[in-house]
Amino acid sequence: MDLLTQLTAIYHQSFPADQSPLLICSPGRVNLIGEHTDYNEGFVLPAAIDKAIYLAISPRTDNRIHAVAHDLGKSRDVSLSELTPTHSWLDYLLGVVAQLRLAGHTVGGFNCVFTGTIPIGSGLSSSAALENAVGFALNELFNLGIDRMTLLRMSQRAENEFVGAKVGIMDMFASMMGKANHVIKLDCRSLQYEYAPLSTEAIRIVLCDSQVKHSLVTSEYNTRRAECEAGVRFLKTFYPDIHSLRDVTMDMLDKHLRDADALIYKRCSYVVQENARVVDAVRALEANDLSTFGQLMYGSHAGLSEKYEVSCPELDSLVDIARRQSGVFGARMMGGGFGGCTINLIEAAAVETFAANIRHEYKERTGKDTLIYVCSLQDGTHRMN
Ligand code: GAF
Repeated sequence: MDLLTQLTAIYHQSFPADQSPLLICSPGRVNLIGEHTDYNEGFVLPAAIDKAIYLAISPRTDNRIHAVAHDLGKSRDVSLSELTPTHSWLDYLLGVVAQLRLAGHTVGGFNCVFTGTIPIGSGLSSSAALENAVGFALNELFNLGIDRMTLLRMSQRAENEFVGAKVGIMDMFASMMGKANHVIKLDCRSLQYEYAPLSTEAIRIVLCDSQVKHSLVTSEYNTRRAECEAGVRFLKTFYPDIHSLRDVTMDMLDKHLRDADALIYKRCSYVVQENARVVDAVRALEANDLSTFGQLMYGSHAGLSEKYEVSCPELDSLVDIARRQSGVFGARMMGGGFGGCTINLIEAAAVETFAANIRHEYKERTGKDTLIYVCSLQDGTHRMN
């Protein structure tokens, strides 16, 4: 059975009386380099991947939302007039509906079912993919005429304000704006972007899932944001024109912050250096210099682990094992941290041996199994029918 038929069948299990629903595919993302730089108005290099949320949706004639999370075996029925956080999966949907209404759009009731292939809690942005899927679907269903950029900003606000996670723009952007066989060079300050080709034929993007899901991630994420903001506030007393760490150099940090606050200095210097690494990585990619690109990935991981302190022993092991394998250009932890996946850039011919070795050694070192995903780069959120 093809995906369209399968998704329609899943939808009709919950809503047998409905006509054919609208079907949406909304992908997860990887990020090659530029971690924790998005909320500092810096640079990132993400891409949408072939793991996605699939959403089937039809309008209702009343003002109720009937939503089914197929993979969780859960469903909820709420009124459009009760859009308050439920502290559950439903908030990713309701948050987007609330944003649409806040912006003055008329959204009617709807039935929807979603399923997916993005492993939950692995740092591949299933939540951004779901938010984008809902915004994109409602825009189509009710002819709201909203552009992609506005939709993805609504997804971010839904997550910031309704779900309560103070995430940056990268995940929604990559999921909504992805382009097959390309990565996105994104400036998170201006939101200007360009696509850079990256074919996954000769080089593979391989994710190693540490299978660690730390509860620390939200609180530590928000703490890192606050530490960066504290650094900017302090530096503003010397440089009133700076607005974010994007405007800060290592010289400025060394001169004023190093002796004043060692911890904040460490955090801020990671961000300033990571931004510089993204710029160098883009240049290396354009020159097809993958060995330089890979070294920058290792540098990114070292900074995330030692200065930003968002790695964990399992992610450090995965990177350490990877760098001893042949055919590996680079590896690093990816996303918010404290668990989830590493991203590895590998020669196609080396992938099989890499996978076997990493499975074996990761088990030996940590007692855990790793799951390995070889990704291709795909288009962003789109209609399937
Ligand atoms: C998470 C966030 F959602 C992103 O905005 C980004 O900050 C990332 O962590 C770290 O680079 O995925």
